[in-house]
Amino acid sequence: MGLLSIIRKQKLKDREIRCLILGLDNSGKSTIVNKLLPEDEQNANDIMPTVGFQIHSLMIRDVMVSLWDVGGQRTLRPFWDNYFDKTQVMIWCIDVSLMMRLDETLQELSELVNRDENRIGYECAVIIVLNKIDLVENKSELCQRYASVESKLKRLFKPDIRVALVQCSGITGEGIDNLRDGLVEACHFT
Ligand SMILES: Nc1nc2c(ncn2[C@@H]2O[C@H](COP(=O)(O)OP(=O)(O)O)[C@@H](O)[C@H]2O)c(=O)[nH]1
Ligand SMILES: [Mg+2]
Repeated sequence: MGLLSIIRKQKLKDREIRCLILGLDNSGKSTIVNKLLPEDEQNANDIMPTVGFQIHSLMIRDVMVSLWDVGGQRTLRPFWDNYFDKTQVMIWCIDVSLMMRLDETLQELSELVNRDENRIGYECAVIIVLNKIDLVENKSELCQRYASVESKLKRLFKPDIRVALVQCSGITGEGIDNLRDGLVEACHFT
């Protein structure tokens, strides 16, 4: 057994998760992280664009989660690889209100998946978040967008990889509980 898998097993025993949240700039990563925090720790003001990265810790049920929020600007994307060490879950955040950036976000995700074929879906579980659902007023439009992303993800990931797809709004908080559940379930802490 390699050193990395020993560390991962120990972390799971300790009920601790390291989670990386990635996606394009402006997709709402920092807003979601803020919403996942306990209410008294949330920032009520505007979230500023993330320079570099920020780490937050929170409890979900009895699991300690450290959330690594890494900037998604184009210049920062080559550094994403450096954050995967000892990471059990990656959340990939997509702005579902902005379909014109869908190809760009799926292209970035695909490049990340293909850079190391043992990583995403294997060493590290994956949750795809469709964020900003509050900006898609029409429910049937949202369903169509969900289905479109879902079918594109099927082509992007190998069939043996389980990809969780969660819809939410980092502003209204809708769906955030599902994301919490998804996080602990992705690590089999259920
Ligand atoms: N309406 C709406 N706006 C959002 C949502 N999530 C983020 N935003 C806005 O999108 C912008 C970018 O959010 P931010 O969290 O900084 O994105 P990041 O670059 O991915 O970290 C900010 O103006 C947020 O207020 C959401 O779910 N709904
Ligand atoms: Mg940010």
